[in-house]
Amino acid sequence: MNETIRIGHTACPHDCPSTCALEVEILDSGRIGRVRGAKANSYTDGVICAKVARYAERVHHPDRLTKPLIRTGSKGGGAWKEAGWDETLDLIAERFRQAAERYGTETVWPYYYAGTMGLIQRDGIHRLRHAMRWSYQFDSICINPAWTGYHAGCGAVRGLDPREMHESDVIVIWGTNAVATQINVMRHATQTRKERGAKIVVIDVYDTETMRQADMGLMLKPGSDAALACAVMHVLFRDGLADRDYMARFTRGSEALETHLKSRGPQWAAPITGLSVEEIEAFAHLVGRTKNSFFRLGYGFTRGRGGAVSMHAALCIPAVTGAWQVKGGGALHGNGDIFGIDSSVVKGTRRADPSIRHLDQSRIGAILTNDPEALNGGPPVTAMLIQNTNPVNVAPEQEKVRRGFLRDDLFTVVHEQFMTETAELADVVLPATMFVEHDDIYRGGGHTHILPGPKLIDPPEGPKPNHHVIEELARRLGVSEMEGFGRTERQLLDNLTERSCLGTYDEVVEKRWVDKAIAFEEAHYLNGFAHPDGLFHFDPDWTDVHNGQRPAKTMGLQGQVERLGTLPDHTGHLLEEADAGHPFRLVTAPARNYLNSSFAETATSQKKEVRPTAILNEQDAAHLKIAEGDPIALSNGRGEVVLHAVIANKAMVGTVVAEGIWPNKAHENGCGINTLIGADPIAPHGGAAFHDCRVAIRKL
Ligand SMILES: Nc1nc2c(c(=O)[nH]1)N[C@H]1C(S)=C(S)[C@@H](COP(=O)(O)OP(=O)(O)OC[C@H]3O[C@@H](n4cnc5c(=O)[nH]c(N)nc54)[C@H](O)[C@@H]3O)O[C@H]1N2
Ligand SMILES: Nc1nc2c(c(=O)[nH]1)N[C@H]1C(S)=C(S)[C@@H](COP(=O)(O)OP(=O)(O)OC[C@H]3O[C@@H](n4cnc5c(=O)[nH]c(N)nc54)[C@H](O)[C@@H]3O)O[C@H]1N2
Ligand code: SF4
Ligand SMILES: [Mo]
Repeated sequence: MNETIRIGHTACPHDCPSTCALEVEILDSGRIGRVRGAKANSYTDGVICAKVARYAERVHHPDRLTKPLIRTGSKGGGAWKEAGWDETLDLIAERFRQAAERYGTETVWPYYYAGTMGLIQRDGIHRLRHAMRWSYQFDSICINPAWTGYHAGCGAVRGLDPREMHESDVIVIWGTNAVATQINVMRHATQTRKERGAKIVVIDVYDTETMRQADMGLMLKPGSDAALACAVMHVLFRDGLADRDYMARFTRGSEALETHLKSRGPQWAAPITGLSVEEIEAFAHLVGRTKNSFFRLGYGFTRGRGGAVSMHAALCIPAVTGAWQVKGGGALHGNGDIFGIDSSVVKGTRRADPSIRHLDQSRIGAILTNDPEALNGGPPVTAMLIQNTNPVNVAPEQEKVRRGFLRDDLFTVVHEQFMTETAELADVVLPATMFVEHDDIYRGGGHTHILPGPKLIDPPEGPKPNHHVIEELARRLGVSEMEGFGRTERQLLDNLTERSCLGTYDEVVEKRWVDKAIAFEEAHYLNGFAHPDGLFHFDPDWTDVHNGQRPAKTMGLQGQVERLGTLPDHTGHLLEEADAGHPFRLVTAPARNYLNSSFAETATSQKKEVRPTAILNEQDAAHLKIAEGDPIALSNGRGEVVLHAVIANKAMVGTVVAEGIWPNKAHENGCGINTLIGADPIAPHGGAAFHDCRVAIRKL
């Protein structure tokens, strides 16, 4: 067979800070072939992760959903009947209408997340939510502690252009397993080492593939990053490596910080972090003596109950050294605030009403099991529309989540590409298209580009884009005459690109991407930080800090915010520390071949990841008489999860690491890893503490 191959240009839609510019082989048969990173994009630079390079396996997967399904037997029983789109949408509209008649419109909870990062397909659900006055979602599951901590220091979520790494002599990769979760960070870092001998420092709680490539690896105890940051700054002040001129001009609270840190030196931090005094001193001297140190701050070290404080504490270091003044010096967590995208019409925000209740995405278990506090003063949730997320697998307090979804008085619609564990518990399942099959646009998280993702191939017969479901429900619910509705994806895309001063969508497609990098002075906050006083805050008022997202006041945090203090400090009192009954601290880190709950359906990823494992230190394993490969149970008050032991000195004594969110059913007792994770919100602005969890371990 001699097929000709065309190349289609698009962007990766997945929930990953890299948002790679892609080149997709399109075969005569209408299928896709290999996927490659665009060489011409200066951030992607021709490099993408292996799981997306083999995307044909996911798009042309035999298990893809192709027909609307209506449940026939009991919830979760697996009996479905196939139905046509029209009758299924009629049924959904009728059931949503009935639910609202009985309990008021807030009983309907549209639940979504970032399975696609497309600004049309992901966010259109808000247009319908606003028009119908359905409950709002407080998006807390991923970014909140990180963004809030960053915002507390800088006043905005933006920082260095990632390509500036090539002008850095030290690159600190803190709390992100870049090799697994954002390969391009690693690519730029290792290239810089080749180009100019830059030193790479990696800070993590276990010996990741990223740490193995580091010149200096700092392995610490989970949740102890703020203590490390304090000790580093203590050394900087002590040894004359603090830039006092810079602090006087650009920061608030430096004198109080210096005094506060007097008692928080390396001797204090060593037992807290598990690092040696020498390691802490060496790291402090390295960044203190290298002005152009690039702090690439990830999410992982913020997924604990002190997460916002940890992020802020790490971010304080370049403000003490004055790194921000030079090329290649400063910090980057994300660049969310530089893009100036106006999606108000797509989201229908003109009809947003602050009096409508918010429900915390991470507390879906408590919400669906009718916890009055989690319901935030409103009616029970009795109807849901779910797009781009798999909460039965990824949300904390899994036992409650499952129990909630099994309620007979809850009507659940899941729009999905695969029969996920959330779809299995639905009343109606709708088949969804994939990114190469629909039009959309994306923006970078860890870089500065906006990238179009036009439709490249036809979907199989059956799956429809999210946009279709939103529009067809709007029509049936009588709101399709409102602003923003009744348009095609292309019309909405034109509206979005034109409102965002990017020209028409076709023009953006023609260019392949638009680079929205800001000027050096802005990126380095040399015209002032983004707080009203223009200063970096060493001493944030946590009661007044959030990440720009509403509601500013988070539910369920009464009395918690005060416990954060003001100046950076160790957050031990906030953590779920080990105790006599639960002597281990569990970290649920990402797997390289899965992306959250996605790719667990592809055979290659499954084969590479093998089975759900827990990495145990040799000493802990010997103590528990556990051998390599043994089935072991991890448990706490929330439940029990079965995994297989991997014994290696990759983590400290007392730390256990489970990589990947495996399907719940991949675990021998059917309980997934999130059975063990708590859903209590992280102060001051919500979040889920996926890497802050105490467990007992027993050999089975
Ligand atoms: N392959 C793959 N890629 C992904 C994902 C995936 O699941 N798999 N998920 C995507 C998503 S949604 C996101 S938000 C990003 C997140 O990507 P990252 O920013 O990398 O964050 P995490 O994946 O939460 O964790 C990263 C690292 O933090 C470490 N860590 C945990 N606790 C601590 C701590 O207390 N201190 C320190 N210093 N380190 C700690 C973990 O061991 C892990 O190695 O990645 C995206 N990319
Ligand atoms: N234990 C533990 N749990 C975690 C984490 C952790 O580190 N540890 N990380 C957390 C984080 S950071 C996040 S962001 C969450 C994410 O968790 P999820 O939101 O579940 O993330 P994804 O796997 O990216 O995407 C979910 C689903 O979106 C579907 N999807 C993709 N594109 C489309 C589309 O165009 N239309 C429709 N209708 N569906 C689509 C995919 O098929 C997939 O099943 O998980 C969290 N859970
Ligand atoms: S690295 Fe991230 S953005 Fe790039 S292709 Fe892989 S999943 Fe997509
Ligand atoms: Mo995430």
